[in-house]
Amino acid sequence: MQRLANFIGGEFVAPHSDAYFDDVNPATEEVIAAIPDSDGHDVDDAVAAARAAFPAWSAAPAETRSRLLLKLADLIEANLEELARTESIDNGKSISLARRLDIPRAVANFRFFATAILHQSSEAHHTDRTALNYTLRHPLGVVGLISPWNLPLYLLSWKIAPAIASGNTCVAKPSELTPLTAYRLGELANEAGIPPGVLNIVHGYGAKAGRALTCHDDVAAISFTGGTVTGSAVAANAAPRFKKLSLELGGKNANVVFADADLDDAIATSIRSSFWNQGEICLCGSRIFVERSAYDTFVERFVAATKKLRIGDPLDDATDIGALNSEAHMRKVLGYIELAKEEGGTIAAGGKRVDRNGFFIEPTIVTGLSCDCRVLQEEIFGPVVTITPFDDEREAIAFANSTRYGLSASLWTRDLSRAHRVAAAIEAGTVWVNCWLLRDLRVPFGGMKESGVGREGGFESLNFFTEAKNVCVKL
Ligand code: TXE
Repeated sequence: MQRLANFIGGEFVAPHSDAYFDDVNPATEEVIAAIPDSDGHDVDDAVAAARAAFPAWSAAPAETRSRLLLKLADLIEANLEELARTESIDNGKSISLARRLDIPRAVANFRFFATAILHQSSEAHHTDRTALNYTLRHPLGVVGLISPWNLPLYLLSWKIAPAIASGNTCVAKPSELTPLTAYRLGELANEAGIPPGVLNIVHGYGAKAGRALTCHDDVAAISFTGGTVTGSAVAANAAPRFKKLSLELGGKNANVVFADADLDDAIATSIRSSFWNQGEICLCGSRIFVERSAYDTFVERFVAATKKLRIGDPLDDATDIGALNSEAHMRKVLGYIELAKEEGGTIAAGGKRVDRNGFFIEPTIVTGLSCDCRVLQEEIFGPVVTITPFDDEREAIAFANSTRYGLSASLWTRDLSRAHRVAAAIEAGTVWVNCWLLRDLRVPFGGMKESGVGREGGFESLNFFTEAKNVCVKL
């Protein structure tokens, strides 16, 4: 069984505690690796290595940093199959999804930010012909990057790439539930020639290693992706130390289908937005709202399509639905299915744990619940969606905006004016019209309300990971 190590200063080192805990394959319940139970001492070492590497790395020409990140992207791409398999074994997701989404997006993240830094510009203003004002942007120093288990390498790369591309050095703390591809990234970073200490990876529990990172005085910023409750704890630790903070948190996203929509496209895409990654994507559209005149047809066709999804071994190319990431998470999701019944919902499809080894739940559809039910208010983060009818545009918008979250939404209509009108009215950081998860890395990404603070993505990420300075020169 593989014993992992922390990646500090370009070396793989044991945790100070010399203690480890199990990494479990959620599809087989087998222990597959030993994860370092790191603590503040390990974080201290990682931050020290990052500090030591910062002067040379931040002074390196952007072209040098770009070339090294492009090399890392090429190495990830060259190892795509191995990384997809590793991600599938560690997370429970189907290997076909890891091959199509997770690993290619990690490659794209490194390539995007490796080239974005070559085209950054900053403003200058000729102030009333008496002065010249211009803006310089400097890297922050050592930054802390904390990522969740649902899209492990994808979301880790979403933070590491802009952080080090813009000249910072970093300490990354991946989720303790999915450490394997993060561990492999350290090996690939060495192979790419990224200098020791630029990227450091400390494994372990959030409340211990993660918390130590958010409290460390030499860490200038924290970029966090995870649950809203955890985000609140991260903010409580980082804010008093005046660290720059980016929080990408939970979602409870609306998927609004008007009767004039292309139902074939809406249904096919909604199957993906409901059940991809077992619904463990913060951008999943877990609350489906359908205009009443199309409701019965939509439910009938959506239920039929859901029942065709293949649940099984994540390593089987034919599998659509893999295992949920952990036993605890599976029990949380099963609890919400029971709650849906208690709140008066009807289980139109699925609803049960699959009778096999591993943490599998049938893709589940609940009808008959109103917006104020807990099942439509709280993030479930599993293969469970609700379908609710609405009567008109006003009600559709009110339903969509009826939660504390505001991460993303999809809406389906052929009416161009309505598409723009409703998209503007929905309280979400991203609104997809007649599509889902179609990403352009140049646009700002993040949540409204309790779905997050700040924006990352594109030059927003480069701005987050740098500090602006204004210089005013009298002419
Ligand atoms: O989150 P957790 P999970 C959300 C998704 C869901 C959650 C699932 O909606 O709510 O993430 O991921 C570390 N101090 N998003 O369960 O538990 C922990 O070790 C410092 C939203 O992993 O919050 C892990 O590395 N760190 C997102 C990380 O925080 C702490 C996209 C996340 O853990 C900590 C994907 C602490 N006190 C998932 N406690 C979006 N909005 O884009 C835990 N951690």
